[in-house]
Amino acid sequence: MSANKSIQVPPTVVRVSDVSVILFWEPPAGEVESYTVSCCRGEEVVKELQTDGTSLTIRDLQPGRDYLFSVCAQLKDGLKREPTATSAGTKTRFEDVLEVLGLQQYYKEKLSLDKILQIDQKSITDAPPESNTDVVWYFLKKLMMVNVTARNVDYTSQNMSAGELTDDDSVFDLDGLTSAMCLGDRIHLLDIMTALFHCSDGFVQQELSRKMSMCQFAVPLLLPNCDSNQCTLMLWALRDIVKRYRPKSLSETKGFKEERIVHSEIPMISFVRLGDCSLSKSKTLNQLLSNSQQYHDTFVHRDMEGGDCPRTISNGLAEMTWYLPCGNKNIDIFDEPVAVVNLHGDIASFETQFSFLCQTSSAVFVFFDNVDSECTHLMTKSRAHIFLVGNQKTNRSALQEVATKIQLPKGNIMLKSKTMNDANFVKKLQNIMRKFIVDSKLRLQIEEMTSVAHNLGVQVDEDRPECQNAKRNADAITAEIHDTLVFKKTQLPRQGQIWKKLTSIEKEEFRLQRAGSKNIEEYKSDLLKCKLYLLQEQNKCDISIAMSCFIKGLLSPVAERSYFLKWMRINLDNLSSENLSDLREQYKEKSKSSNNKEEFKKIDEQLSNSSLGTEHFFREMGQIYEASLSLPESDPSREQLQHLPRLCAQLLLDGFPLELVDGDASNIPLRWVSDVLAQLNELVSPNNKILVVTVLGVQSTGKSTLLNTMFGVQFAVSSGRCTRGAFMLLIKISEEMKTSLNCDFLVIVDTEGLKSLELAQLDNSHEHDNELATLVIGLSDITLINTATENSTEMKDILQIVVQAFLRMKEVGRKPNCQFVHQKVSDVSAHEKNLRERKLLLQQLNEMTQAAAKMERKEENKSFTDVMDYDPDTGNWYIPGLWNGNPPMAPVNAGYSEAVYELKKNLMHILENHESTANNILEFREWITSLWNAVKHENFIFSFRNSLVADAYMRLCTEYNKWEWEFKKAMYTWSTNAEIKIKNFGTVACASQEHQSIEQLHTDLKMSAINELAKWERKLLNNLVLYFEQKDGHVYLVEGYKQEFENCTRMLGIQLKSSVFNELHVAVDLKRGQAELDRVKEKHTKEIEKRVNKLIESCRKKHAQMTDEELDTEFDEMWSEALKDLEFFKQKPLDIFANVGSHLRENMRNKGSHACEELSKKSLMDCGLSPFKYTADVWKKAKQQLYELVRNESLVNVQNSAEQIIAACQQFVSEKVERKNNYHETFILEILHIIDTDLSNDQMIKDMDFEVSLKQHICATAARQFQKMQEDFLSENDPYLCLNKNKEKFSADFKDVFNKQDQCHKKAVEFTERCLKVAVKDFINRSLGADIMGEMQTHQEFHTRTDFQYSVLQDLLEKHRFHDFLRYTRHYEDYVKEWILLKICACSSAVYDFEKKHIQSCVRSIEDAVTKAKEGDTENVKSLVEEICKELGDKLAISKEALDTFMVLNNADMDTFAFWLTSCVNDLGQSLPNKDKNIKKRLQRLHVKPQDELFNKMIGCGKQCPFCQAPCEASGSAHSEHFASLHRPQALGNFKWETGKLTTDICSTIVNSARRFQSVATKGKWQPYKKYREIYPDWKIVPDISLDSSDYWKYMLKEFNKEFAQVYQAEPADIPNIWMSITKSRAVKSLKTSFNIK
Ligand SMILES: Nc1nc2c(ncn2[C@@H]2O[C@H](COP(=O)(O)OP(=O)(O)O)[C@@H](O)[C@H]2O)c(=O)[nH]1
Ligand SMILES: [Mg+2]
Ligand SMILES: [Zn+2]
Ligand SMILES: [Zn+2]
Repeated sequence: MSANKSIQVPPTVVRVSDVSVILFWEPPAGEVESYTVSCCRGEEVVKELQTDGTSLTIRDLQPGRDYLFSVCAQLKDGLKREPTATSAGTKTRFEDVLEVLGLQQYYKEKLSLDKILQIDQKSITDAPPESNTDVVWYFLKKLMMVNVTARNVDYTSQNMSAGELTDDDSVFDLDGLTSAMCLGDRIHLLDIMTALFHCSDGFVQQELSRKMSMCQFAVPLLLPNCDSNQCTLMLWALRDIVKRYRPKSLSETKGFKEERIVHSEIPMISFVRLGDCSLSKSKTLNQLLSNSQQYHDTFVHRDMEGGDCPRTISNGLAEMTWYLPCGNKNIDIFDEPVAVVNLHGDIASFETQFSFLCQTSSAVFVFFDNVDSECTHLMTKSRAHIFLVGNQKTNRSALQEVATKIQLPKGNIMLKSKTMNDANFVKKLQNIMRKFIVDSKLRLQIEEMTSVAHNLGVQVDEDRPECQNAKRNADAITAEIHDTLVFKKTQLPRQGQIWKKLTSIEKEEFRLQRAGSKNIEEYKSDLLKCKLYLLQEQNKCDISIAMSCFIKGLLSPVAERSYFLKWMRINLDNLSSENLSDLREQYKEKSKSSNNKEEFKKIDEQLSNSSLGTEHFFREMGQIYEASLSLPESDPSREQLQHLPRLCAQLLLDGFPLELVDGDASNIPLRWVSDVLAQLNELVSPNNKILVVTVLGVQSTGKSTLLNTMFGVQFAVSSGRCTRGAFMLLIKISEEMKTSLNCDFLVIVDTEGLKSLELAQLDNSHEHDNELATLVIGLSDITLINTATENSTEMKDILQIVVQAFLRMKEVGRKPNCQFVHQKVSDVSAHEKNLRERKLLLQQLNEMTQAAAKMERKEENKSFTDVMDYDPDTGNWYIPGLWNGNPPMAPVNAGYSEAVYELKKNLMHILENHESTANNILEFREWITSLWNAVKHENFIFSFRNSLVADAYMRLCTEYNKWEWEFKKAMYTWSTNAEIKIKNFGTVACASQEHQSIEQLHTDLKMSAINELAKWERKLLNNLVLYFEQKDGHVYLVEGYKQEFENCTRMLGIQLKSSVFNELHVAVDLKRGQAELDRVKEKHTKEIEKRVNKLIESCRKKHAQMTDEELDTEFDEMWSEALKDLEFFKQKPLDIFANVGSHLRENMRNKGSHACEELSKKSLMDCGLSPFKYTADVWKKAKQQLYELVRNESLVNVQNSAEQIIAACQQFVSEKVERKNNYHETFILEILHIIDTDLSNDQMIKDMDFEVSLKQHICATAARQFQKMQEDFLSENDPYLCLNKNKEKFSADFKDVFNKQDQCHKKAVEFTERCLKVAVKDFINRSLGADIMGEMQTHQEFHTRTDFQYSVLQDLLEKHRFHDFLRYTRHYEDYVKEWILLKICACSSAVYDFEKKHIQSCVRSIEDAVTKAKEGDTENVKSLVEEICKELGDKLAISKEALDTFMVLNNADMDTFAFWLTSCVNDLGQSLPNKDKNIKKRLQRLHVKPQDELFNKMIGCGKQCPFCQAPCEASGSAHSEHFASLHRPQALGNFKWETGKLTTDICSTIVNSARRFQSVATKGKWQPYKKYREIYPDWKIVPDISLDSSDYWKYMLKEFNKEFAQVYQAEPADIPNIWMSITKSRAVKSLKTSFNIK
């Protein structure tokens, strides 16, 4: 340590408490003997201390004072240093306690509920407190969970003794020092509570008091402030305590009183202490209030943990508790209620408190050891009777003196003598009290004590202006309520009958149960009209006075708003507890006995009518808002109400509940709720992720109590109201927990009003309960199923509802975790004992699953575990009864609180391990909407549509499409290469010599194809696995499709294998034929060459010079001779008709003799000459009961199917013809395969005659084209003709050689033109298709089938041309094919770019090859060219014939040739890509035709809705269900003859109605639309998402109604009036919603 020698540094104050200060200073230069530290206050020296260390603790100072400390060093050399000084003020005692407890920051900024309730690490870990700063939070956490052990906060500290500094002064241990100081003293429990109350805001205080009183702890009545010596009457804090008890007067009738304790008019008896007292007042009181079987520590006393250390700030605290009778003589200590107050501290020091008690109590018991005869304190004017309670230490004469002085009757003095035991003493006290309880005239409500308080200068916590203002506002509203029913009718009219009517219309809009024989669309539009009318009615009512006051109250400043809502709640509760307590009791009684059903129903109705809570006001607010939305946007009253959702969102954040479902009407005000949630999202974004915990169970099984205990929230427990519905609350997650839980808020949903089946049947609310359960379970991440084990039938009822909901969730892709909570389990070993019951439960669940599966028509679900992940061992919780003993005097059972805590920890654990990311608020909103929409339909599962699911599916499809294309492209590339290898086999271009024969090459290629295929298949499957392992993107929602896509992948592998093998097979066969030809041609060429050479020789011999004419004559002569001598092999054409015919017969052989017979009736040659016509006479055998209608309908359909199959086959044939190859029999096999697959896919066609005639037609047409193709091929390749074609060339070459002309340039041109150009073009034709395909797939409209459908429809709407529209509806495939082609053509510049790119790459390859060949050891042009071909052999297939011909008579100079070749190739590069070329023609030549690829991809499975022909959009080839996002009016698909009028029915609507249909598939029988799945099991027709989702088609039909009618020669459809108002922009909007396009 280096001391500053010149300047003396003043000592540092290290820490200050209320009574001590720790100083530290630097030693001065020189050896120090000792230091003198003096402490002064003003002039007075308070202390002077000596030390040889450099720090010191100065103790025993006064709290809250300023001191001057000076340090003077005495040096060893005898010198004294100048003293250095610093000043410091001690803390007040109060400040000190706060600091020790770590609460100082909350003295100004009070603790608020959201801070306390937020979920942090502490709230779910069990670490016991380790220091004073932990103690408060530990107490708080336990108290919030109403744990009666909350007060056991004593911690055993490890280093309590470290009060003094060690004398090792080299290291200054600041931490140790500080902690030593704080740990110096433990803090008394009452000090902790006092501090906590001081640091809490009014709402936390209320919660603390409420929970304390539930634990039967005394609560503060007067809260002292030891600094200011003032105290506060805690009226507000006590306001939320509601007690119910049965006074003697009601014990006969079994009635009870339920009231806010601050309103109770019950006598109060106070206990105070004067001077010292050896008798523990608190302990005595505890004994006094406990009944004999069960002792309970109501008051903290000195023998308790944490009760033995000195109190510092809680002196002057008056605690209060109540004794409330239960109406049983044998249990009750007092048979009337009584309030008991215990004042801590000596009344000598707390006169105010004492006076207060004396004026408010009936009796005051003063405990003391000794009285001072002066006894001024007892002389106060008291309304209360004073009792003096002394003990054996008491000086009796002094007591006597005092008694006379204050004129105390004899009976008012008690002495606990040495011999009297506690029990006797307590009994005596009780006896005295009993008398007073009965006789006392003074029964002040706590509320009435305010005037006393004000007179005495005691503050009242409700005096705060925000509280008073709020109270005024709330009172103004509630004062007007005289009759709840009337009030609700007049002031809250919107939630009444109109809303209920609206609800039922809304449901009818979806269910269409009462449509009768009306036209469905007409009916719907009638309903809509009706709805609009009702909404108008809703809007007609002005906003009532009460509502505008309510809204005004909500708009007050934040602090006041909370008070306002609390006051509203309090006032309304007071009202209803007056009105309802009777009814509720009757209800309970009646619900037990099952005979009085009518009466019961009446009570239930009355209950619901007369209940009124804040939620009714909020409901009204929601209704006002919803109704205002139907007003024009500019309407001022609509604008005024725009802020309501934001307001409500704010309230949610403040911890107020939002009603999700209005259980009374069984409806959700969807717009309201979703707008509130949207606002909430805005308020918290980006921290908007939420996890949802919900609870379900029959009413009054303690659900709300459970949630309140678990999370400290304030859902209404049954006392107070009977509203039905679901309420949500938001709980913050602390920063530290956000990462592990991966969410920002916990949403808790409490449900109210679920009834047992028996009760539900009375008022038909069973369905409502079902709806509620479905919604709530669908929203949750964890659902708690709450049951009270007392009643097993009730449990069964609830399970039934729950199981059905879970089944539904499984089907829609949600997997909430489910925990069963069994309440009121008395036995400790419940869990073990219940093993058997758990088995039973599972068995029940399984049975119910089967029943529910039947109802939802999802019978594959056999057991509960099929429906969800449920582990009987970990999914059950047993929670003991809430009360430990007999209410009202029973505290909460510690076991209850502990069990709930265990459950809470477990829930958090489950949430932490949640398999996917949490939803955000907007997603949550989407779930509400889609679940509720589906709930409104009769059939939930098939009606469910959710944009998140749709999104997830689209994303998966888009991904999969990409992979699929990669796979396909890779295989195209592979087979192109393979084909080139085959083509080049055995030619100079064949680089490798590893294969002896073409067969060997074939085998090798097949092997390598299999490897390649397997590699890609594995890759795709792996991609899928990885995809589903992602945590985000909600992939779990589409997990059900995983299997489907795996199957698709395998199918794709199989398909590609077969096509690759086919191609190889064909290529090899063709190569064989070609090789034969090539050999012949080569021989011919060689022969000609020989002869020409000979001719040249002979000519040269004859003449040195010859004219061209002479040479020509010579050549011609030679040529004719040569041709005469040459043997021309003529290729035999195959009899294609015979070949095709035999394959067709083979194909039909196992279809029965009838088929063969039919086949042989007509010669193939005679078939396919005219367009295929499916004639009715095929139907001649059809059963008579098929109506005309059905017949016509199916005729059209079958014809359509046939045409589609024909088109597909024709496409195949054209492709083959385009390649200009020879015929190969695999072609016809493939065609038959196409027909067979298509036919087997088609339900409609099961008719053999039809199959035969169709096959004959197709085969004949194909055979005809193949025949032509073969002819062309043969003539193209006929050796004789080929040779003749080259005559000119040979002659020219001959002349050149004879004239010794330089051939280089000419030959280079020839090589480029005849060999390279063809090969390059071929290369481009092979590659370009895949490129275009790749490019097109990047366009949005080709991402998925849904995107495609959307784009086509949107385009139709834009074009607005009837002709297109008609073609789209009648010739869907043609239309779409052309549409795709146009799309590709629109990309011609991209095509051009690709082409250019390929040409450039070819040119580069050729140039490289030339360079490389030149560098090699080549002697002449021939070997040079061979070298070049070899180089290019992997990329280009150069025709052998062209090459051979080129080689003939070739004597060009190598280098010059190479030079010219480079230049020619360059020219080739410049000339080839032709911008102006007709792109359609261009496309036709490509090997991979993008238009066909895209078409196949977009047409998908090619299925169309059996009712309206809307095309299926499901992805992958192996999907199990077809679906279409948007169905069309059936008028557009088929014309119905029945009425002669076009109909407007839309399948997605009609599948909900009671309508029936008949078709070929039903064999002419009538089938209800609702059960369409029995007929078309693989179609999923989802009802419209919203009522206006089919606006698109309505718009189209309305626009083109006349034109359609004309085309169909029918009357125009009756267009419902409401359709006329549909605009184009609405049509666009509906299209977007239907296809989930944003
Ligand atoms: N005796 C007893 N009463 C309970 C228990 N749990 C809750 N209660 C009381 O039952 C009543 C109904 O509780 P509540 O939570 O509102 O039930 P909910 O309708 O399911 O929400 C309340 O008065 C609770 O105090 C329990 O375990 N035992
Ligand atoms: Mg409840
Ligand atoms: Zn349809
Ligand atoms: Zn399909």
